[in-house]
Amino acid sequence: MGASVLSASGLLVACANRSGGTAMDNKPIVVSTWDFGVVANQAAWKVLNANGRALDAVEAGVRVAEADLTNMTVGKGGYPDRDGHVTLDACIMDEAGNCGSVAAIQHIAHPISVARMVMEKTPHVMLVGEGALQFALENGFEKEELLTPEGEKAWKEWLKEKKYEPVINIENKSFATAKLPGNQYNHDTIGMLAMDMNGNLSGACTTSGMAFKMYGRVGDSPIIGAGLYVDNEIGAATATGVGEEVIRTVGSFLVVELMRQGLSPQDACREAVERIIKKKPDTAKEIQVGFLAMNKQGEYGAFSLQQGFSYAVCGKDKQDLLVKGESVY
Ligand code: SD4
Repeated sequence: MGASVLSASGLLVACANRSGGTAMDNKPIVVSTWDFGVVANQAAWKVLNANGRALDAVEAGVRVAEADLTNMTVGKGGYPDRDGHVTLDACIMDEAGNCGSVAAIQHIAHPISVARMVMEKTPHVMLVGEGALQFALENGFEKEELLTPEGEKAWKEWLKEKKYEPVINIENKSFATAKLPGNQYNHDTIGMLAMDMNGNLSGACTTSGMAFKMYGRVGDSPIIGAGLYVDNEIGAATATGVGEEVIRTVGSFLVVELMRQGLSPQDACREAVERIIKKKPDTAKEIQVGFLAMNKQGEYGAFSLQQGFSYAVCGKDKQDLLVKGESVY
């Protein structure tokens, strides 16, 4: 099955070949996960098109998803954990291998910008929980209530059964009751990869994690090498879906290393997905994991366990491509 290319409105307009896609003249270019990546890419594009840095582009891009209150899986408005706390995970990585991360941070609407500050202002890579919050507040971030009335309502509904049961492309069954971004149920973490006019790569990944997770649970998204990895010599990769399986396989690092061995971005993503199946064949049938990658030539590709994973592409010729990725099942 070839990867189908959709317009932002969801109409099938063309077909990409098996190896994903190549942007015309290649740079600048930005790609990101899921349908909501289309609008996020456009914020990143403003930076890239003005000859800005890929790092600034990915931060600006994913902040759009973090600020979107209708998005229940990223930033403010994200669904809470089983105890009602909205806890956010994010990380960012630049062309020089610098990286920053926050995990299980509460009350801060833009964890990606805190992650960047960890990268730029501290000798550390990762801050978690109370420490991450303290650092954010000391650096001028505002303390906010992130639980929206909609999030609270969904949580109270979930409490009736208290069943943690991620469903393919949905995260949790309670999501299936409402219309979600892109008018679809398939939505998730945003991972974004960009290459600027200088050919430098950066990436960002941000999420509220799996809805109704245990308090203190951290997924793959803030973990460098799992949810995101950038190597400016080779390429970059990001992951979405059930983070436990991505952590077990150090998924994004694996994708970049497979590209180093000569695989195309799409084939590298496919191989990483196969690795998950090999390790946990029964689990793999029941969950979604998707990888998205870009190489140093600006070629991009994705692959997922299950159907339903989409990614957005923004380059010189077209700023609102939505691509339906290939999958194993
Ligand atoms: C996590 N990978 O916390 C993230 C969130 C996600 O479907 O993508 N959920 O495991």
